[in-house]
Amino acid sequence: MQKSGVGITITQHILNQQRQYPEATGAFTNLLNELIVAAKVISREVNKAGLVDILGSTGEINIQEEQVQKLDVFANRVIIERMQHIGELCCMGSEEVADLINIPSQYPKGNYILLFDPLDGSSNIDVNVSIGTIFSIYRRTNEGSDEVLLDEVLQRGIKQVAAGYFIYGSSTIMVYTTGNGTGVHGFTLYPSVGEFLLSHENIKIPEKGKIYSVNEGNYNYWDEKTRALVDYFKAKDKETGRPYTSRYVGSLVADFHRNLLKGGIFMYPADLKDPKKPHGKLRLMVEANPLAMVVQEAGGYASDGQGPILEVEPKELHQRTPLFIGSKRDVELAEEFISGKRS
Ligand code: P6P
Repeated sequence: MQKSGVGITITQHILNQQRQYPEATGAFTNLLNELIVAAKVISREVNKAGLVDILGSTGEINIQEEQVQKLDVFANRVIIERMQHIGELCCMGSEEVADLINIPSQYPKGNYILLFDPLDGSSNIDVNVSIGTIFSIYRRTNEGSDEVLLDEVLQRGIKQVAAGYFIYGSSTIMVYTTGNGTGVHGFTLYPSVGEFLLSHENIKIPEKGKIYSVNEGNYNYWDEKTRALVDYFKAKDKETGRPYTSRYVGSLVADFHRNLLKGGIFMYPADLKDPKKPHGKLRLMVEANPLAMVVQEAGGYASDGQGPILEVEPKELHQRTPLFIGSKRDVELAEEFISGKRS
């Protein structure tokens, strides 16, 4: 029989996964579904950016000391306003907001914590390069307590109950995982249908890639081990498939998503460019941890150069970390260089 050409919706997929947990109350399903609505709203604005006055910067500087883009503010507001009233969260944390975001007293609280980067890659918004929303979900550790302490939020990445991202590019795609062997799945938004439909089932990243992604403009700010690592990927050696191809968009979600599907390694090493950011530019809680959960569930690996990202004990909500993420064998090799086991 002719297929309708319309795959399983994300809503049905989440419900199918929920059915595997008899004790599930539907809270997580409700949370994810509302986040998907927020992403659809953001996608619509991103895709019409340029037609309306939503491009450009607001003139403000955010907690990361970066120019705040109007779409950043919009995306941040959409997620907070949509998620705060559903009764599934005890708090939120946003890359755009210095402190924890409490749930207003007029709304019911739940037992989940949502951390997110509302629009990563925002410096690329007005040049039409793919950007994305990254999300990380934890269960609170002190259920029932009225006050949410930062300690409940600062959990190791290994404790995430779900993680994923939306990439707003030539199409809008959602990639997520709930871990525990449930796999990594991608869904493409069909604007005419208004639904995310399963398009990339059970994504597995190649064990070894042929792509390296890094901003080589920082070469003179790296230490010797980092330079040796990047020089390794550029050196000629037929046996190990080198030199690798260099691909760097400058939008984490775009670089990560390409490497997830094709194989390869993305690197944002520590650099001496900004003394205030000795541990690199990317954030542990809203960028490295969620993407590390996705890549490891897809058979890859994510390291800070010394060990697994998912095992890093967070100390601050916005702490930064060096990030080496992608194909398992490539990231393990990076770890050998950065930790000094190999030169
Ligand atoms: P650089 C975008 O601003 C971002 O946070 C990530 O999306 C991206 O991977 C990185 O910064 C790019 O940084 O220093 O290479 O421009």
